[in-house]
Amino acid sequence: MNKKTCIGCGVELQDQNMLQEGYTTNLENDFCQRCFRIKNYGEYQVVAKSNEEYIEILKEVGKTKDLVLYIVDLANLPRDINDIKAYLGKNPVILVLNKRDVLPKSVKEEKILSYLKEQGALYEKMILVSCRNNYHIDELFQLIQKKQKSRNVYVIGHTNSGKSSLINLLMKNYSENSSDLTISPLPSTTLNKISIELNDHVTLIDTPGLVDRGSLTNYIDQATLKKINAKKEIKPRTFQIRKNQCLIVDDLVRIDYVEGEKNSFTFYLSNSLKVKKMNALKQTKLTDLAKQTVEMKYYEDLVINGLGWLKVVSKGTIDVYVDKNVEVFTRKSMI
Ligand SMILES: Nc1nc2c(ncn2[C@@H]2O[C@H](COP(=O)(O)OP(=O)(O)OP(=O)(O)O)[C@@H](O)[C@H]2O)c(=O)[nH]1
Ligand SMILES: [Mg+2]
Repeated sequence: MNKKTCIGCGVELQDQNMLQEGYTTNLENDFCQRCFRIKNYGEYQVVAKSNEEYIEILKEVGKTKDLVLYIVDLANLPRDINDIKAYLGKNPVILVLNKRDVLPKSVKEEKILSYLKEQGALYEKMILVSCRNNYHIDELFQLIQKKQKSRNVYVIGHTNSGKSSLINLLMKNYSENSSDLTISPLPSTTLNKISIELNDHVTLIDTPGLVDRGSLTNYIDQATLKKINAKKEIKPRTFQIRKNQCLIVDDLVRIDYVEGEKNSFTFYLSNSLKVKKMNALKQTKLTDLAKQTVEMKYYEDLVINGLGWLKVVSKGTIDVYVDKNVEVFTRKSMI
């Protein structure tokens, strides 16, 4: 029986069914056709993954005492920062806040860390890093060596947070071996557990990500996906806004300010997205999308899962029009 797996995503290779995961024209190949296409042509193919398998992987990790790196995307913090802990056991966990490069440079890291503590983050260590800029990767590697309980170090998190990117970078920086894990802006790029030996003391284990069903990334086409994925430092966009004005983000989201005093709204979104301010009473665009009414308190963020957030200074009532599957929630302002 062939048990060879794709070195990009971990799926078992097969040459029988083009429509199924792991297909390759030749079993001698290292990569499945999907990884080959992502790597060589930037062509993506979405694989719908159920979380059940991933939760099983997390529970298996929970039976060990091994060190876990929980990677989160700073531009897409989960609603509950402790969410994934429920599946783990007594593992030591380092919270790795990735994509520091997309947050405005002026944001103080201490502020983010104390914000997360205030939110009840239960991690013995937290660190902001950027795989793109190789930022704080030395510090992270030292932490790993200090905190590891055995040679195995699991890299877990939501899909698209940068788990495979981090492993490729750690390998490039500190190993004589190399890894060529597939990376893409699409959810569920990695499909299986993949163990990679960094040296005699450290084995990194990549895992598929937990899929967040409430994230916009599951409900848009590939061109839009590329657009909403912030690649550079986010430039905050501030609008002075009055009742009955609305903000429209591309063809994705409409935000109507329906009740409240004069207010200030600041968007934190990919710079590639266009935002237009309009008169809500004269504009019907996007009103066919599902509407959610949200009461904002002073200094809160309105988070549109997968897209970004809107910092709102004063209290007021907002109607959000967005795909019905997308989760919208408020939190104390992060920045
Ligand atoms: N701006 C920025 N983008 C990053 C960084 N790290 C990773 N990315 C991008 O984030 C996207 C997802 O990266 P992956 O490494 O594939 O993420 P993953 O967690 O392995 O994703 P799955 O395997 O799908 O669960 C890719 O487009 C990466 O280029 C970072 O530090 N900064
Ligand atoms: Mg991956």
